[in-house]
Amino acid sequence: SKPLLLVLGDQLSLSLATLRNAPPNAVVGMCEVAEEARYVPHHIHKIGLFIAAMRHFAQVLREEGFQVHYSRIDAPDNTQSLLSEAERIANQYDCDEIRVARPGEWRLWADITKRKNAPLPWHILEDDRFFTTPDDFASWAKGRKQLRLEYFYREQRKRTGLLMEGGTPAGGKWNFDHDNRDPIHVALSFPTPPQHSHDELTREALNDAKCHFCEHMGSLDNFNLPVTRRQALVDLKHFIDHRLAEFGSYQDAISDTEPFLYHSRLSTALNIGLITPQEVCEAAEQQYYAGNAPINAVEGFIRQILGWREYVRGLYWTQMPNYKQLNGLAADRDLPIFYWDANTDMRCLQRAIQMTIDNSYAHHIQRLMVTGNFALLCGIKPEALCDWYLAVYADACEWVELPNTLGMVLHADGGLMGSKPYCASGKYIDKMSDHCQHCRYTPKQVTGPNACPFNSLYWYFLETNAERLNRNPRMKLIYGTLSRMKEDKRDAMRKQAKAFLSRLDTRPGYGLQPHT
Ligand code: FAD
Ligand code: DLZ
Ligand code: SF4
Repeated sequence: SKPLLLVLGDQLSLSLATLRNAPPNAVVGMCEVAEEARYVPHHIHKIGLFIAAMRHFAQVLREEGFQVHYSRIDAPDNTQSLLSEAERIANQYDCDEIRVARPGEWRLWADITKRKNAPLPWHILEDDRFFTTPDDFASWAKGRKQLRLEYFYREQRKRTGLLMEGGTPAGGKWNFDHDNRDPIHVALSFPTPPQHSHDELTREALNDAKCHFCEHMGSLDNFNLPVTRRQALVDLKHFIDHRLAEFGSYQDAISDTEPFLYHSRLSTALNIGLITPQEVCEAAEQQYYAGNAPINAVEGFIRQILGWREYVRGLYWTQMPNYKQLNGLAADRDLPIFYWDANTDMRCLQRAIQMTIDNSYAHHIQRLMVTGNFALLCGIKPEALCDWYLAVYADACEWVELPNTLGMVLHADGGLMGSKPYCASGKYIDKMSDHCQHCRYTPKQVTGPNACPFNSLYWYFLETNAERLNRNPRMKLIYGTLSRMKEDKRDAMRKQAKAFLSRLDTRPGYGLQPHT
């Protein structure tokens, strides 16, 4: 047998199952294809990242002795689609099978699975660059009435021994979430991220991205994503040395000026395979035992990776393809146009979207409580919002993006990701950020020309979804407050929200048309 080993753009790890134990006659195939850049209109940083990181990884593979066929985006015979390009290369090299590790998106998995028994058969290997496999998740989930991160996470702590002292959790508790809720205050200073220099290969890759995909969101002038393992390790060290200790306290904070705060910025490197979740968690754990970072920071960080990251992946693979169709709150509005250009007078949204345009990055609370919360309150349909998150963030791949957007943000999965929707009024954003002082609206008013739109939208959302949500025990208190609201106040709130929604400029598929 002579296999073609297809390595996808987010599989840039020498430890990949496809590359381990490869027979000496195997050919590695890597393909830059327009279809992957355009099935949603990815941010230009994301396209530049994939092209640059793939070209560097091909070089590493050659140095390791692999025979590599690399299809560049501008090669005249490039078929511009992953499956057809892999088959073309396989035929060219007389390969009799194609091997690939489980891709990160169902659409590719489904297309590949259909070719299992084709004359040139495809074989999918498990992607074991995670702490758990989808099968592990399925066995954990089996027979449970409710799936909750906390129990899954505790089991993973025990299994891996991370932050475990004998049979008990380090620091005496599993979870220090309550110590992770400090808002931002002015005296804080934030470490500047390392600037990665661009070698010839990176410069050429970014130039190719610009030439072929110039109409996509963003500009490459400030591109600073890691495109090699070495650069990813620099980012990891920077986080461990300068950010981790404060990570816990300010995990939920939002700043008007600072895009990164104390966040690790490691999601992209992790998701494309430049660094492993194991090495990242171990590096953080070491800092706790060395006395350099407190438990709320280290536990909080490890929970995101060993807990959430694994949990959403398990959920994705055990719930797809049905999951993508769910719309538990029957949301039917298209995405506001300003999600593409940040042209809004709502300061918090303007900043979160502008930072996204600038960096192809926003931290978790901006994604969840600003752009996400607004979309939830306005009833934006899951498909439109999910496509946006998938397109605009360099770290976005459907296995992680979809459960976070459809489940956590939109509560469209009936509560699999979160036991209640993360809906909030302007009061929450005012408490956690310094946006409101720069905003033309005030978070203190619910109605009137200067009232923060989040406020009336919040109550209107609760009112219109009462039948679906008011029996949820975690929503009892807030529905109690709503029911005590005087009728005239409630009426004014309703009018305010409806007027706002009728003015919202949405257009179906805006920004998502295929570009030519
Ligand atoms: P940090 O805050 O430093 O966290 C450390 C690491 O934990 C991250 O690098 C990431 O690997 C992991 N992590 C944290 N939160 C989550 C989570 N909720 N789910 C899975 N992993 C998590 N993350 C992605 O990697 N890709 C996505 O496409 C993505 N889409 C999201 C969409 C929405 C609507 C929301 C609310 C969250 C999304 N997240 C996604 C999760 C999270 O926002 C990002 O992982 C994080 O902002 C990346 O920045 P960071 O590396 O600085 O993270
Ligand atoms: C996101 C992306 C982009 C923009 N380009 C490519 C590419 O040219 N070649 C490739 O192999 N992968 C690319 N990717 C990542 C794929 O979309 C990703 O592998 C799938 O979404 C499944 O994980
Ligand atoms: Fe956002 Fe409302 Fe605050 Fe303005 S007042 S920044 S819209 S929360």
